[in-house]
Amino acid sequence: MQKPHALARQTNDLEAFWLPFTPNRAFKRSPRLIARAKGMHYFTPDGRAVLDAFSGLWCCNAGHSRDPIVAAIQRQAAELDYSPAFQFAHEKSFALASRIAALAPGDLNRVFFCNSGSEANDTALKIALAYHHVRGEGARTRLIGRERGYHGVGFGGISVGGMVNNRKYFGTLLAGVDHLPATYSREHQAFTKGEPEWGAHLADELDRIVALHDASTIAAVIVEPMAGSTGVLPPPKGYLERLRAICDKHGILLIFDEVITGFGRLGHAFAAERYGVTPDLICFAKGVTSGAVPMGGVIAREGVYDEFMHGPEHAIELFHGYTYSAHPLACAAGLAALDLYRDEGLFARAKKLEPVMAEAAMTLKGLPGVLDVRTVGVAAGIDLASRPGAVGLRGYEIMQRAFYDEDLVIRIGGETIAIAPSLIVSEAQIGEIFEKVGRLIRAVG
Ligand code: PXG
Repeated sequence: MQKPHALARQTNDLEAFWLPFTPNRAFKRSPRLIARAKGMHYFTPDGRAVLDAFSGLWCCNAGHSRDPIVAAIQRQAAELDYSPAFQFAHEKSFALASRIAALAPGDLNRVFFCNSGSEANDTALKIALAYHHVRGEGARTRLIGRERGYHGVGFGGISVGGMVNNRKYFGTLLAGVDHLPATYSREHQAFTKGEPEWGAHLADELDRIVALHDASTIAAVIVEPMAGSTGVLPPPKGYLERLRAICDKHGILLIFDEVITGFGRLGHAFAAERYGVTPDLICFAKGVTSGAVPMGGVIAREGVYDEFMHGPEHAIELFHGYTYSAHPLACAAGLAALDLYRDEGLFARAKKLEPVMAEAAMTLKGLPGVLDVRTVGVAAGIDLASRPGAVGLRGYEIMQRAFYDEDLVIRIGGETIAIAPSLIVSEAQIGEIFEKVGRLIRAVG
């Protein structure tokens, strides 16, 4: 039956859409609408160009609506819209998996596809549990995450994650999860460019957790090499190496969630390469298609994959997957994005831009209420003091005014501003971004 007034509804009615991670009432009163995008810019419905200082949401690493990616998606939609993801496959899924494996360090050579970072994380956690199970160590069921970690919004991801608001509404979560402490200390690290000197010892907390639960009950440790959503926290020097060593000592799998750090953000294909630490599993998403089609995945070391390959050959080895795993449009977009990254040398470009970002970001030091500025790769986090009794409002107003008054899209999480432009950003645009952010910080007291 038709709902009353259904026909009378305006097609531009804002009420029906429940926006994710957004204050819906405030948004619908004063919506920030985007109609088009090209390169470094968004365009509003009335044609205003807005500089995107956040690569969409950390995803459009090659810039927006790049011609080769657009053409690849269009061609693919006409040629093969969909083929079954289970028991069948199409050619581009193998091609993209091989290209991703070639970019990953060491023997991280087996790629499982899904559709988002959240799915990538739940997939990695499930692979870790199943890996121990098939090896006869089924008692290894505990998963260790980290405070302030973000691993998406699935139940696995929020269980190992450490962002309180993402967890507290959602019940008891997965059982048997423990958390490492966050690596951030303003007292020891404020206004550091790149990886802070202080904090490697916090990896040793893993030894304490192992002593408490016993290694025989622990499946995996999962961390973001650089924690993005919580405000750009680069790892302390030596920290990831120590985590790796402790995991090795105890037969625990190490998972890097590289949903943000993958595909160039830190000047390398993966942060694992930047830090010279090879995890057992890497989660990726976002930049794999430069944000143009949803895609995520998990890269596994050959040894992990091999452990599953023992049963009868006609039998399924891993009872996991999605209707849209390795979707043809995503694979086509992924191949085109990887071509762009290679042809335009965008990972090396990110490395070259790192000191430019760091210098520009540090110009904010000393502005009123700026408590810390952190930078790494093409990313910066800026902590602001909250107004008394109104946590988050200052950040919100800055984001709002950035869009309307400065033609700039920035990201805020609470009172932290995050800046992470596409890797095609010019040095002049980096200057422009931080000049505008500085003006906003001064204006919105
Ligand atoms: N892992 C990490 C490290 C992420 O940053 C996810 C998993 C989840 O990905 P999906 O595709 O399921 O959203 C993310 C997502 C921010 C911000 O403001 C970060 C993300 C998403 C939206 C905003 O930092 N990261």
